[in-house]
Amino acid sequence: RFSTAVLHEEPITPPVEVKYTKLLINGEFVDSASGKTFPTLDPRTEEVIAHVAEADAEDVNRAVFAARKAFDEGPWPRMTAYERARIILRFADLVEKHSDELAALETWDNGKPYEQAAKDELPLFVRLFHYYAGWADKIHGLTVPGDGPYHMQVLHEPIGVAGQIIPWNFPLIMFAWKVGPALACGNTIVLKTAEQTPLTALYVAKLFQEAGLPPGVLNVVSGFGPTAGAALASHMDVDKIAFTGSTATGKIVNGLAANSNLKPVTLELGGKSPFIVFEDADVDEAVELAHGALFFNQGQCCCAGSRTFVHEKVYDEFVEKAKARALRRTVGDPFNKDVEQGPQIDTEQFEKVLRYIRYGIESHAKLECGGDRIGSKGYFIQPTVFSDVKDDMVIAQEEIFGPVQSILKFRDHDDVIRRANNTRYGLAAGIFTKSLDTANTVTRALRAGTVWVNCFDVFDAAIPFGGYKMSGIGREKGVYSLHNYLEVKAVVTPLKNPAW
Ligand code: TXE
Repeated sequence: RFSTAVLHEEPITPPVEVKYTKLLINGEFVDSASGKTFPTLDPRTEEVIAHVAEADAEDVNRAVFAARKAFDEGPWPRMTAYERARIILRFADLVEKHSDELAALETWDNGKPYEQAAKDELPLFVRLFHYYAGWADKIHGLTVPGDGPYHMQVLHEPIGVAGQIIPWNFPLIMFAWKVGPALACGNTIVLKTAEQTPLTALYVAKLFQEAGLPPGVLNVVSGFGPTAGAALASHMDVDKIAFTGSTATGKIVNGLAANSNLKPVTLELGGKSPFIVFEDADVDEAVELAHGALFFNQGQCCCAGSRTFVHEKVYDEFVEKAKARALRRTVGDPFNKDVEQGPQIDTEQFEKVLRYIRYGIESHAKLECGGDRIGSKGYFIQPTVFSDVKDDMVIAQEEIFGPVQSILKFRDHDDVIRRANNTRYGLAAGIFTKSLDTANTVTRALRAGTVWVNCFDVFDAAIPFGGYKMSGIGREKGVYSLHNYLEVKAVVTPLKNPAW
């Protein structure tokens, strides 16, 4: 029942120092108006890493004022798109130079394996900004033929001041998904980080200043949701709000936007994504992929493959092997190179995951392995596998956001399509099959924003990401993300001599 834990007596010292803990407003690091700070904790030890300035409504006001001024009067929306692209590219180069430090800071604040932060997430972060820099001078409108003697143009203009609220599971990647397209389109920004992970955004925001971003274009406020987050979502001078987080908070943000100035909203919310293993699958490969689909990032992924549907023909073999794989998963200090899984982010998430494990046991799902915490300090949880999970169990319906795999059996394709879609969410899905016909049919039948076929968690900068149903509104990444940050202006001019 116990997984492989490589916990150390003493936590490994992170190879980085905390340099920036204040709010970044108008190009300067400042204390909060109230002088208040809050601690950000090391999830390995539950000890304080640093005290960070805590923004409240007044600080959000100051940040929005700076962003407004930078938009209305500053050089950013007025410079050429090529000049903007050059600044974004310079920024990406600086991040590349500081990647090791940034990866260490991300691991320290979040608990994710350092190898993952350094080898996957930092390179992807840089790639995302290269991608958006590439767009900056390719955003253009249209000339359209009309019925009368008129010259008809459509201009695509920046939307103005963008408010952005991000979560703690991928602090840097979420920063890139939000900030990249907004800047490429010429907007200015007030970004609120998650209270659990404020550190890396401040660091990269400083690098943006060094790269030549004019003051006020990107303001970063650290703070809590109901105070700073709500102030941003309901601000009358914010022209657009983008949010990633829970569906419950997404509804609040949407309401605040509607009840203030009706600013447009994009939401990237929760999920309960199916991962479907068909009868023709190579079981070993399917087990490995399904394992990664769920356990990656401590299970703290909005698109985690958290309902593993397995065809009855391969079900028993799959369950046995999935359990063996989970038992082999190495859990421990995320700075240790051999560790696949670090701690959960905080005590709230840790308790939530353990609560869902209890629900699973109480509802008579079969606990194959795991089921408990590891050690007595830090938020480490055993990789947990439940089999014989039924659709109506709470663990098959609600987002657990932790290292808990739920395996369900299915008989035929129509049945699994119906069951996979039987959720209020629709963020992602994975299907594993050798049959092209099965892949084509099921891909089209699934109501989800992303379908990965024989792969999972592939996050290319150019491909859109977002949810059907209660998993969100709108798409991030790719060309679709630009539409979130552009206004569309129709311009009509009479043609004096239409014959020409
Ligand atoms: O999320 P919140 P929490 C899911 C996951 C997790 C659960 C709760 O299931 O267990 O959400 O996590 C800000 N007005 N996801 O509590 O509250 C908050 O400060 C404005 C899925 O961390 O949604 C933070 O910056 N903002 C997810 C951000 O919202 C508010 C990633 C996310 O916090 C606010 C994270 C308010 N009233 C959690 N209240 C994903 N989709 O990837 C909070 N915030």
